[in-house]
Amino acid sequence: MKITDARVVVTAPGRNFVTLVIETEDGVVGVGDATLNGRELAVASTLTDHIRPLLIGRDARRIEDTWNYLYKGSYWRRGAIAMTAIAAVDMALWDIKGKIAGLPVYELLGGASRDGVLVYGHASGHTFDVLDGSVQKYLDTGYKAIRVQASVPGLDHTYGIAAGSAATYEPASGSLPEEDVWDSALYLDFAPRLVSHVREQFGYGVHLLHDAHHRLTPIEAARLGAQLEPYRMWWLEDPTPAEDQGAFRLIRSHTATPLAVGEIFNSIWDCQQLITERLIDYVRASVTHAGGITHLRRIFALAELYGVRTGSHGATDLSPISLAAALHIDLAVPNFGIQEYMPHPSPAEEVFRTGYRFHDGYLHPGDGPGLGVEFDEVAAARFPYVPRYLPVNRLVDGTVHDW
Ligand code: KDG
Ligand code: MG
Repeated sequence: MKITDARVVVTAPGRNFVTLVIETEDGVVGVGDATLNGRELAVASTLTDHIRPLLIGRDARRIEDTWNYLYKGSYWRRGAIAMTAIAAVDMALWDIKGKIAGLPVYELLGGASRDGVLVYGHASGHTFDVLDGSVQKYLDTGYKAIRVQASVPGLDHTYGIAAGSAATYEPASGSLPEEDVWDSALYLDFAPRLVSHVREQFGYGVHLLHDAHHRLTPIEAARLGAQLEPYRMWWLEDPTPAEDQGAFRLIRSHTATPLAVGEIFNSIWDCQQLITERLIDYVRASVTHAGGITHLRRIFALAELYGVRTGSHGATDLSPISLAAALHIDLAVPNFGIQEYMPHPSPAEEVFRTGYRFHDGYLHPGDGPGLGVEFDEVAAARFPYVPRYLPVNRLVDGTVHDW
């Protein structure tokens, strides 16, 4: 079954998404997510200018061979841009394979290991009152697990705080990145009080998560983890910059608070040490940024051997196609832990018609063939791309810091 076309659509229904559409001679069409927040056009160009010519005429059924051809064949391995591009091809080919078989992708991955996928939502607030309202909203909707973030007193902007609705919290587009001021001392004083407050208000019957977003030093993270122990967190996410795997040895030796990291990983080599030395509890690699279903499966299989569970990134800068693909993997793998879930902004529904469904704190990918997402290119054309950047952090003295 030869590939006859592979085209990239960049669209912004609520926020920017890059979608790869692969067509075959039999008329079966597959879609893949190629969105890399703030670097969208780099992936679009990789796909259009460098990968498309390699796809035309290839057999769409040969997923593993195509993955290796694109990965090993480029010589320049890894990197977020290359791995996101390969991921989009891989997702589209799994979508096609499912449609040929007339089966949802999770059936091709070995079938369901569970009835639904436990998800966590994002509660946030400028004040504890607002945060409490946000937590309550998630509880009322049936969520069993909630990430809690609140504004750090003394800082103008804090990561993860929604201006209005709890669904989106990143700043609006601008021609240059917004610059925020960060102070780890203020945060470290505040974070244990935040989690303690939520436990006092809501008790221990809900799983709590918190994202430190890569900003601490290993010893600061060790102290925070130890202080959070009485509150029995589901996890403390991204305590330190993710590329330093060895840093987790120090954190781990000081705290039993479960640790999660991986939303910026793009390869199994980014977490080999973390997994094989059992330095983390959850690996957060995403299907879009870590080489697609084919590569994420390998990461999760390695993690399974070492008792590390999955907790895939699922922020709204990953498209609904990515979430669908994640749900198929989540449903199938034995070592699933939890899935991040932020519903997409409403215009996205006009472009991506999804088959996944939420019920009582769990998501299910649906039972349609393939990934179960229909991509409407005519609707996509109504939402033109708007360049935007993620923010940049500076310390109070002006030094650039991790965001
Ligand atoms: O594009 C960056 C976001 O995906 C990231 O800031 C979200 O940390 C994040 C999370 O845990 O969802
Ligand atoms: Mg995060």
